[in-house]
Amino acid sequence: MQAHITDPNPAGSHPFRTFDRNLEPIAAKVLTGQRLDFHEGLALYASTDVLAVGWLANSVREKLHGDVTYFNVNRHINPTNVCVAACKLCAFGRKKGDPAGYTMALEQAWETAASGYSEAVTEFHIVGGLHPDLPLEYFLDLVQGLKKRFPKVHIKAFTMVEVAYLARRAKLSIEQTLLRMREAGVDSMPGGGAEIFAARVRSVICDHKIDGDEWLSTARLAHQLGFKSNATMLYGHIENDEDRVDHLLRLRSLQDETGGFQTFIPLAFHPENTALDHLPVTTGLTDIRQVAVSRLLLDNFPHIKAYWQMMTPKIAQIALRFGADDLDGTVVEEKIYHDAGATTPQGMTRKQLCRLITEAGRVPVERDTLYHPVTRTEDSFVIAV
Ligand code: V47
Repeated sequence: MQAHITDPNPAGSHPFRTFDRNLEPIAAKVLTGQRLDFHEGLALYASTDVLAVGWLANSVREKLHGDVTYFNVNRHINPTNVCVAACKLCAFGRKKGDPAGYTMALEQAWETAASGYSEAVTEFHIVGGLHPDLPLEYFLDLVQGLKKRFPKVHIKAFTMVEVAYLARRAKLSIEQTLLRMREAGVDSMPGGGAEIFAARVRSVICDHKIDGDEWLSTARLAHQLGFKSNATMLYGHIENDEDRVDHLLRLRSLQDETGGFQTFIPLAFHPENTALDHLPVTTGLTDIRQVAVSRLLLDNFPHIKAYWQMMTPKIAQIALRFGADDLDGTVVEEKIYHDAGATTPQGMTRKQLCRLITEAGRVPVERDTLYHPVTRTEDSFVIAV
């Protein structure tokens, strides 16, 4: 096939090349900063020229961040895996009474927070199951206790799904619940639970969760109250390209309204030990393309994260040349993907993350949760309790 060359970039130093004619008008828009529409999103998924899609995404990524690639020193804490939802997509949740279920006593959760690497964490990432008996107060006490013990650590806690569930159980409005959370010490929110907004898909993979509109309206309220949050999309199960583009464009519309999203994280479905274990795992090019399409459609999201735990360090490293500017963090202990068959390590050190980034030809920058650069001094490597 003949290669076509389009060069709408006035600097013209790196002309865009593709053998897919459908990408040419898209490239012209991307390189002149114009927004892509639904059909162009579909064309990006349909294109056989994945390298050209990646080249375009990389041009956006470099315009925004140059060579800088972010990572953070964080610790995940999952206080309970007991969950009423029984989502088909999930290998982590357990019904109440299941011998494999666990719920941390508060002391245990605080001890867990302190365990791990000797590198001082700047973020606790806290998510868990929708427990039928644990009241909102348990979670507020958990956060309050963490803030008391680790006053400098940012607490990124509770997905929109957990916020909505805890509000319902406490018979409070979403707004009241968010305000109680803020009072207790929650600083921002992670992006989980978004899955795929399309009702047809949601009714199969997570039918007991809040629907897509409720996820978005909870995020809207959180942003209006001043919380920053992330957003995710779970792909590689029963969704199609239309569902993916719809999901991304609904996030983009909310971001136009609130500006509250920091980072988008595409999450590949891991089928092992789930009710959907007959489905195959995603392939490398699907993962890489998803990163690139996300970067191109979400023109108002500052960051795209290649979550190394989910993608594997090798694919996440390649994603740094396909639109991603963030690898996430040290994590220390991961349960959601490992229960679903992930073979990645439980955590990585700063040094290992920096090596991945440097060998991709990028410049590692340690960030805090709000993307301020972190400067380390000798004694800041000791966790202060
Ligand atoms: O919401 C659950 C997904 C999410 C499976 O905000 C699964 O910085 C694949 O949201 N296969 C939780 N995915 C993880 C998450 C996250 C991770 C890292 C960083 C951030 C952030 C957020 O994991 C769930 C769901 O979408 N998930 N089960 C599974 N079997």
